[in-house]
Amino acid sequence: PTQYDFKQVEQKWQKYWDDNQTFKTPVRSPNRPKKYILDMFPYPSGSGLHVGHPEGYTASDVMARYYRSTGHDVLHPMGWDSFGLPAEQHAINTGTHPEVTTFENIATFKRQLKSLGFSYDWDKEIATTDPEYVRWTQWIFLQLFGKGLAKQSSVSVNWCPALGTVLANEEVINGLSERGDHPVKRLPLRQWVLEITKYADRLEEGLDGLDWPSGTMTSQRQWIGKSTGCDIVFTTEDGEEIPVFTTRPDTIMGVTYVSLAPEHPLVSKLTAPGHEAEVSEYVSKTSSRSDLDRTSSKEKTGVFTGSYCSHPVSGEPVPIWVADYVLGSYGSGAVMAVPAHDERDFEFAGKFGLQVKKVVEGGDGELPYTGPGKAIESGALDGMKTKECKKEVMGMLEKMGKGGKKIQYKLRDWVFSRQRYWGEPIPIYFPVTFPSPSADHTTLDPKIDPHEIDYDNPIAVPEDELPLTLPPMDDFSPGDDPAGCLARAADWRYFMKGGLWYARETNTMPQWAGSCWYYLRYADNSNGEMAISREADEDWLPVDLYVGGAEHAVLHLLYARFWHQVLYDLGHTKHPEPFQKLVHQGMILGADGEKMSKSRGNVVNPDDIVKGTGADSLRLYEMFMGPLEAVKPWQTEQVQGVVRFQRKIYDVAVKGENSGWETKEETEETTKLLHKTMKKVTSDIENMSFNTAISALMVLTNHLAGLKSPPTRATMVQFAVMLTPFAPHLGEEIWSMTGGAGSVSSAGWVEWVEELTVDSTVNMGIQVNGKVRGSMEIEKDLTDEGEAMKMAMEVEKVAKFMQGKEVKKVIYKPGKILNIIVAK
Ligand code: ANZ
Repeated sequence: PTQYDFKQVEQKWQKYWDDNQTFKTPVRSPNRPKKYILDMFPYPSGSGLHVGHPEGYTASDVMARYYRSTGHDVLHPMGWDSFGLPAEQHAINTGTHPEVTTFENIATFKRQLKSLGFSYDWDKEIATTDPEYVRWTQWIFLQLFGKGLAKQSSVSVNWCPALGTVLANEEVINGLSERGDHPVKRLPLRQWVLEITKYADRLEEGLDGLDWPSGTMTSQRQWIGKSTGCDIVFTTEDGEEIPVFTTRPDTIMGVTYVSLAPEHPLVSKLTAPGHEAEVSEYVSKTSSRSDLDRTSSKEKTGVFTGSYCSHPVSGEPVPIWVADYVLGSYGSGAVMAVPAHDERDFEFAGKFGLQVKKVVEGGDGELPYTGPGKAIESGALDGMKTKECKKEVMGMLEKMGKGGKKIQYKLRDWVFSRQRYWGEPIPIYFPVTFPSPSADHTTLDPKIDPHEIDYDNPIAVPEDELPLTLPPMDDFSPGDDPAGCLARAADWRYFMKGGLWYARETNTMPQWAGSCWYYLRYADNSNGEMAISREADEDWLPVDLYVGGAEHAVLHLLYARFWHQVLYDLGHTKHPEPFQKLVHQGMILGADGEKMSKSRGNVVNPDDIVKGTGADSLRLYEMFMGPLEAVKPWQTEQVQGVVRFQRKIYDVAVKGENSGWETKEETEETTKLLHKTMKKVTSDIENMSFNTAISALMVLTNHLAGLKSPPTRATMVQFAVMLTPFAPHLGEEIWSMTGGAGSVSSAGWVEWVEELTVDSTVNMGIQVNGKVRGSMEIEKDLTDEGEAMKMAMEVEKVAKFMQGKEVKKVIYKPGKILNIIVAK
């Protein structure tokens, strides 16, 4: 028999799709429903595609192809998240401009994706590094700036002089850089900050209507960290007010000290004479510790300020401490400490011999007890349950003018600037001033003469000057100026306008920026007038299905939702949320069950599979491995299983073709199996249960391959239609073997007859005096009792049993039960 020549077939169909623009995005028709099927676009790294990529991409491709076949207008685009550190690092090491590397990597990724037969409309392709794309990313930044949501702020950052870079909190351990163990200083750096906290509530509430994995919803909620409590004001002898945020106002009578974060603005003012040296030493010692460090370490540290404030209810003096387990960036940077009912306060009080005052009765009596209970030792509050008590205290404090309800979020404003080269320049500039007030701006030159940059007066780059592109440079290293390497590009940085000198912002945007709105741009990627037109937004948004890794569960999705909500508020999109349904593919592990990594040597290269057994085999295998969301190990020998499946169905098609599709009739068994399969494959695809859909196709294949004569043309056409989302090349090939013209994607989806999917017979037990003595296959709706009895008597075991017995009564319920009552 002719061997299935996957190479020739796959190349042929890929060329056909290209030549015929088979997957071109249709012009939206008001009579057709739409589906926007989106993949999280890749960062085009130097190592090319990984077998993890095609997993999600195949899943979304199955859905895109399925929806096209079921009469939807489908938008299914792909692009590149192409700014970012690795290209810059490579540039620093080799001197190759990141643009060159990025361009090459994109070419490799695109070739690889094309070789897998994904049905992307490549005309929709975008790269976040394209100047036209950068233009609109910068434009959106200016919308945020215009709305007062982009601000400069002096942010305390982890600056590592040895590495010449700012590090994230997670990258600093015990004051040293995670990479290389270099000392890290906390220092204030001027940064651009996006006020995402203003959207905290909306970001939390917007989750409600979304069809997202519950784990991801929870992660988002935790990251936003909404907590409802109240502010309570403690006042010092000098009348200085210290507001504290607490979620447990009911424990007010258990407060035994108040603690300030070391960076609290009142620390030095509240330090009593004689305590200055100790306090300032403590403050400077803790300043290098990251927040993560401070909150995760078990060993509590702190120092007494020597001063007191008065308890808002009892008026008694309460000592004021400084402790770094209190964070300056949360709440009001101060806590009322209740050691009996808070673990951190309990440890701290234990260490420094502070009083522990139990005011909540509950649990097994052991302290600290952090759960709810009944108030004790709290005067008028005694006996109240926690919930009621909280309300009571809040009301009381409000009346006294010493506090009130407060909603607090963990979410921090988003530090949006990077001191890097390979990112979008922030489209802002500042006036340049020269030290002498009489200095003549037209003859003095900031590239040579001493000058100052007036950072307090940021000016937006005019829209018609966008995009603001990066200057060409040879040295991309950050250098020892925290302002970043762009600060060295003096000709780019300084410019004269209207006889005055200005300096450009030298910070660039973080890599997140590009991925915050790419899904909007796909819908209108060639628009030269705006980021996205109203029509394109109405035609395609929101994204109906978003497929990507769970590692982006928090930040990317939160940032993108934030930008989207801002654009929504400004009227640039009419959809309040961007991603309606979200699905995470599970990670594919190496054959050894470990995460694939170069250093372990367990990485599988998709190119090898495509070369060895074809794109369809890779697609089928990845969808057959197990449930999409599950973590699964790669097993190369199992690829052979799907290869055999492909060959088998191809052979069946060849037989049919050779017979000229002469078979006109097929057995009822075949018809029924086909209809059942059509129904199952359809509902499995709808539920994104791809492994079970493929398995149903395998069952049908085995059946067809086992028949003496080939199946009918109609059956084979249906098979081709169902196979195509998973193995599109083979699907097209079989379709054309049945005489189908053009592409199978124009053939519509399969239609089954419901009655043919249900079995008309059942296996019925035959009882004699209530005991099962045999069974028979019988029509479900056979009402003729005599006929049923006749059939039962033909069952040998029953017949034997009945010999010589007299039938007294027959209980027969069609499809359910046959019970023959005989005389004993
Ligand atoms: C008194 C109290 C009594 C508290 C008690 C807890 C239990 P969440 O739920 O995370 O919002 N807190 C407030 N500001 C803080 C800061 N800047 N740094 C560290 N801790 C801070 O936690 C709120 C609780 O965390 C607050 O409620 C406060 O301690 C503490 F039996 O106040 B609680």
